Amino acid sequence: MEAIFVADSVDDAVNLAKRALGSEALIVSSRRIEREGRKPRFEIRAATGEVDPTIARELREDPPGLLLDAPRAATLLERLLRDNDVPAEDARDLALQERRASRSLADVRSAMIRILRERVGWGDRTASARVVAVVGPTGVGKTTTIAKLAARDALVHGRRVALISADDYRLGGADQLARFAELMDVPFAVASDPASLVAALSRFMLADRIYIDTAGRSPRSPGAHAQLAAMLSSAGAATLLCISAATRSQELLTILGQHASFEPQAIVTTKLDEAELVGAPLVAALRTSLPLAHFATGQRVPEDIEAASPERLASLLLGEQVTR
Ligand SMILES: Nc1nc2c(ncn2[C@@H]2O[C@H](COP(=O)(O)OP(=O)(O)OP(=O)(O)O)[C@@H](O)[C@H]2O)c(=O)[nH]1
Ligand SMILES: [Mg+2]
Repeated sequence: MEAIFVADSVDDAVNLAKRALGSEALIVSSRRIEREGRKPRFEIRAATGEVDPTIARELREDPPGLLLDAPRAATLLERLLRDNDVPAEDARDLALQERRASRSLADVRSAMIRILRERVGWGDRTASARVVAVVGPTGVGKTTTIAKLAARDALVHGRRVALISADDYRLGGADQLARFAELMDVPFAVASDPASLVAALSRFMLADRIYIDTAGRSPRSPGAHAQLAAMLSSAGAATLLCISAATRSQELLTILGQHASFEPQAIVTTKLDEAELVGAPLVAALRTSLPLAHFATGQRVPEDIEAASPERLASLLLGEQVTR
């Protein structure tokens, strides 16, 4: 049921609505009515019943004066998370943490940011490592991400960078990184086994930072994963796990299990510019307790990468377009 209430102040109108419809009433919108030579009045539209699924959509258009009491605000947050393919139990658990009312889209965004800040780790634990390997499923953007990070290290921070491709497994697998190394004029090597990796690392003694690119392997070849994990660990490499934002949560959980043997220290999420639903980084962080390090938002090297932040993820969860 929906009804309209008018009073001298918003609070009075809300009280009227609650008296008429019960304290569970949801205030859908409010509006100020200007009157020539007289004090303005305030009109609100209120409804009873469950939060309408369209509310989440409407919210994105920021209706003026939206008012949600704390339980309704939590329900809305839960729905936004579930709409982004966050599993129901995680969505509920996160949303229940919020106990404040929301009066505007800005309030809803702030609540989401608070939850993300409190429940998820942020930052790159591999930032101070000298040797960093990037692992993850095929085609998620590992090589592109290394190119972006390496270019930033070199151009912004003036670091001496070197690149190693452990992708000797596919025909031409190392070519993409080799071309990039040439372009950047940084040392490059291919390593196919622990011995050649150690040899490459010792050749790059002067480098401040060395990235190791790996080949995405079929999930059906766990042997290949174990071999690579052993090789990276014998080289003392810190590991970044690269996932695509477009990964559905069910598949993501499988991927996280498959990559646990790499003992990654942080997560990079790519393709945030393409993903319809952006629950993946949140689910990955919750299920692994790993911090979110970087967000990649496009194909341009080195522009399309940024430090992961609760503010950015909250905006994406609320359905805002990526601006680059
Ligand atoms: N839209 C978009 N495309 C991206 C992003 N990151 C990488 N890509 C594109 O995704 C494709 C695959 O990128 P790669 O870097 O080759 O992926 P990879 O993980 O190294 O792939 P494999 O080595 O085959 O496992 C390329 O076309 C990239 O340009 C991103 O953040 N957004
Ligand atoms: Mg690659």
